[in-house]
Amino acid sequence: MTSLRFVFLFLLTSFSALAQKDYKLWLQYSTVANASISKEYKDNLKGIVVLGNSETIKITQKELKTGFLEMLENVPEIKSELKGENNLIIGSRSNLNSEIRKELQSDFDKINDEGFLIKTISFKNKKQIIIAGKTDVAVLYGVFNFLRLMQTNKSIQNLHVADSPKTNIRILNHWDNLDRTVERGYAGFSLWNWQKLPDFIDQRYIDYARANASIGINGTVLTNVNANALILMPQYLEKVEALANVFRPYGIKVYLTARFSAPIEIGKLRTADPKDPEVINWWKNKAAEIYQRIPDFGGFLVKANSEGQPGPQNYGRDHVDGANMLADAVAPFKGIVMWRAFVYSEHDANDRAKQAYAEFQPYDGKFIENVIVQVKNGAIDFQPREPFHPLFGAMPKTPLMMEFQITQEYLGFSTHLVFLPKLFQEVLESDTYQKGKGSTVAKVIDGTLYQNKLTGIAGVSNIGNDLNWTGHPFAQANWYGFGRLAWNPYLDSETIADEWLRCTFSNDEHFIKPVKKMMIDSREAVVNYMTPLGLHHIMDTGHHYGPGPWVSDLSRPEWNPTYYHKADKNGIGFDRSKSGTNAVSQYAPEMAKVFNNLETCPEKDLLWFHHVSWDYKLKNGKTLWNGLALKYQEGVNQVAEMQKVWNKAEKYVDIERFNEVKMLLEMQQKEAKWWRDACLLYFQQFSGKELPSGVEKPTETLEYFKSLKFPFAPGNG
Ligand code: GCW
Repeated sequence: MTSLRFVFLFLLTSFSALAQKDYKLWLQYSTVANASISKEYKDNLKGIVVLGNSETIKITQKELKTGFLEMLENVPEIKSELKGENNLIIGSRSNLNSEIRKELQSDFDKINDEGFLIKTISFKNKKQIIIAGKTDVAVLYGVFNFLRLMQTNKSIQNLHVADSPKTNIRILNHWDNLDRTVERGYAGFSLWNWQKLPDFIDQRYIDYARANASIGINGTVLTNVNANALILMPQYLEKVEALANVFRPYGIKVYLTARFSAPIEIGKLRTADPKDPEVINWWKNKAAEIYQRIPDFGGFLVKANSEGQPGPQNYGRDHVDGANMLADAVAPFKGIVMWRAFVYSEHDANDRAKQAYAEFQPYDGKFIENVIVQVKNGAIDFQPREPFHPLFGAMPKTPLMMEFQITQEYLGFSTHLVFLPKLFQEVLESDTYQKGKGSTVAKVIDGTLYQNKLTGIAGVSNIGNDLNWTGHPFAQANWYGFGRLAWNPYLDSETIADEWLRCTFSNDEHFIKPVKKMMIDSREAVVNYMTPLGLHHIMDTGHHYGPGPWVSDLSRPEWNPTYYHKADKNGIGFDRSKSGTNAVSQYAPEMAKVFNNLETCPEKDLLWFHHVSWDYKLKNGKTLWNGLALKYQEGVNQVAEMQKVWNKAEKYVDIERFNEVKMLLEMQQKEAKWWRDACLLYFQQFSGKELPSGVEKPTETLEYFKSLKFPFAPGNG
């Protein structure tokens, strides 16, 4: 009996120790395995001097202790004053001794308020490492970056880092509902336990803030853009306030979604007309009420007159009227309004891809200073691949922020391993040509192209209350990578993958090299087995899980996959060229020309811009039909390759995460085949052609694939 109990207890503790690994994200702080590196760290870190005593500085000190204890298995002495050499000095500028401050002056000149310095200095002939910034939060960022250097086993001998975020607002958008369901969420329920707030502070909130701070995320929108006005009621604001209090020392501001009809729904007004004095007043009072509780409240995110959400157009007003009215209400408190440009209308027969530009571009220069327009990366909707949104670069007098989707609504939910920073990078690097060559999307976003002061990147969160936060262990990399790119939109996705793997799993090159390649290739794999050559939005209805190219019976034409692929016996693809919907004309002339011409249009975007015949010759000499079929097969093969790579990774990772990823890759392989077979069987009805050699024969019929139904697919509200 006793021994059984012992075995049970042993199993229990070892299980929880393993489970914690998943929970710890990229902050594993694994013991430094390499003896000479560990020695270098110990030699250079004899003592720690912490200056200041704010909550943020206390957190910073705790983080260092945790990091050192786990990585070096001891904590250097915490000194109350600077003595001896090889100390780590931590503090914001105003807390530094005046000589050091002077010495660092030129470095301080290079950074902004959130930027940090990590520098090896010689002070009174003694070598020290200093981590400083102009604010305490900047110091926290510096410390996380320093710990990352150690986690990735970099040398800390001669450091000279001066790094500032290139965007102001680096923010997660949670599509979390008040009942804790998460729209397009695949990692469990919402983190926010509204029922137990404000009195019960879940440890999760603290760990969430810490993880975000470690990658420089400084804002969070707690609620779904398909908004519920109740969040603005006092009984909810009290809960929001409690969360804001937890997040504040981590440099994270809280934002809420504002339901445009809230003045009617909770304010008992008869209208929500943004020009109505009572409505204006209602929002002013509401803003004052919120700021009374949360003095650093960030502001509002608004989805208006989009997919049935109320908005200014319900009252014959426009987006500018609505956004400016709300922005006026938060302006006295330095709040902002993020107004989404994700609009398309069932009353507009125009190509959906053209509608947001058509509606928003003419508003350029009309929004007041504290409004920023939030634009999705592509003109349709978070597809595995889309050309960049034509609004980027086309509104020189309006700050535009990027909206990426980290949650994988159209990319296999939390089942498929897809490394999204590769997708994000492709968008950010795209040249809009709006101010000549080199006018990249990144430059629009960081404000350098048009000298905007207000800049930002939003990511629709993939976080839920699953033990590992994101459902798929590798989906943690997408949260991580989003944060890193929001901080620096010019970072390379390979660098991000490298950092993440080292921090999350292992520094062993035999592991890093193949697994990094697997991550990098995973994005193209999903494009290949779902929507190759520019196909888009052919996912099944509503939940968007699995293929549904045949769906054609939805009430709004642009909700139907058949609207997007336009397959017929002549060919396939959406003609957005000059002879089609002329969506190409929304791009700068240089890009319009490239996209318009079949010869120059990148093949990866071919069927996005052109309807081409089944016999059209691709660059590799294959017919479109054969090329398409082979791309689907390639996607399946790539997943098989990912499985091979992962199977060899077993000795470098803990058994629990190893098995999770292994099982998920097996599912991904099955689903990739499902995509290939269902799409090819469906398109074959139009092409009337045999599958080329090299493409596996489907084992099921088209009717079978069409019969598959998923009434309870997650994330669908
Ligand atoms: O992609 C679509 C999603 C909706 C979402 C909408 C949006 C929050 O299917 O679930 O609603 O985009 O971005 O507003």
